Amino acid sequence: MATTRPKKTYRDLVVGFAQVGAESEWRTGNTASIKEAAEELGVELIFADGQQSQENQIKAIRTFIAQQVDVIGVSPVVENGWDSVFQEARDAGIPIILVDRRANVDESLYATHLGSDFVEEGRNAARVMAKLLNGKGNIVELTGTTGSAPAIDRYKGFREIMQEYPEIHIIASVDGDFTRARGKEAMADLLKQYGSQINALYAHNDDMAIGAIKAIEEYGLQPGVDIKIVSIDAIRDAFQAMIDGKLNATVECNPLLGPKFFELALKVVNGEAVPKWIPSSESIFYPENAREILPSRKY
Ligand code: GYE
Repeated sequence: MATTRPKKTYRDLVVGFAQVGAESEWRTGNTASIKEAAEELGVELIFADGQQSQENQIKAIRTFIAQQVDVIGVSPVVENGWDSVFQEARDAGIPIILVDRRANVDESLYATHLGSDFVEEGRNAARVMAKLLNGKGNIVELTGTTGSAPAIDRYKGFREIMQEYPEIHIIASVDGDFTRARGKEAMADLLKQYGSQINALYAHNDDMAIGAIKAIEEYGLQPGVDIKIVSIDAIRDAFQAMIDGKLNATVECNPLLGPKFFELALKVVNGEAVPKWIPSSESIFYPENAREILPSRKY
């Protein structure tokens, strides 16, 4: 006779989470959302900070497997190189949930992916930028971590739209690693090289834009005026930069994935069907109502 296993509840769930690191405000908001949701629901969370190293994340996943957790959540720092460790989890009967960033693996190696449509974010940034430039000008781009899903997709989506604008040129594209420090450094180098030829900056996240704003000011130009700036995430500091007239728009990327992640984790361990991809719904914010919206922003 078939016996049915009693369904698990949040209180008997043990979840390992292999986070990217703490590279940006977005990430800090994402980590807080995961930790707070675990606390509220009574889930036992084992959290590992990968410090932006794939090797650290792989080690963390192997530790979770040895600890026999129920589910593993991971935000893969880069897309490639996950096959073996995901296979090891699978062999141990532990489902993997991709949170935020995608991994380039066969669909059978993970249960579901909870995260944004990064290509669409890139397209939206381009749509806004084309308007700001009236269809004409030179753009420099600060990309996120090389090889990461959001950097690849935000690069691609932006160009998809920009090819409709023959008088807009992307004159340089440099890795700013999603951090303020790198964003500032990279922008200072670009200014040295191109100076006032630069009409606009597209940054794959707000933190790099905020770093770049400092570099632009130090160079003696006015960010948001002499150089139009569009970035992605919609962190609180981006709203402040818009209020100060230094940032022209931010495309939202939602990091508040904690509650949905644990809901999916519970469904997956209880054998319930879940969609293969759960995208977030996101908007675009502008300086016009930044002051009004800022108090309600959670990250
Ligand atoms: O945009 C950036 C962070 O993976 C979507 O990672 C995330 C990105 C986010 O460092 O700020």
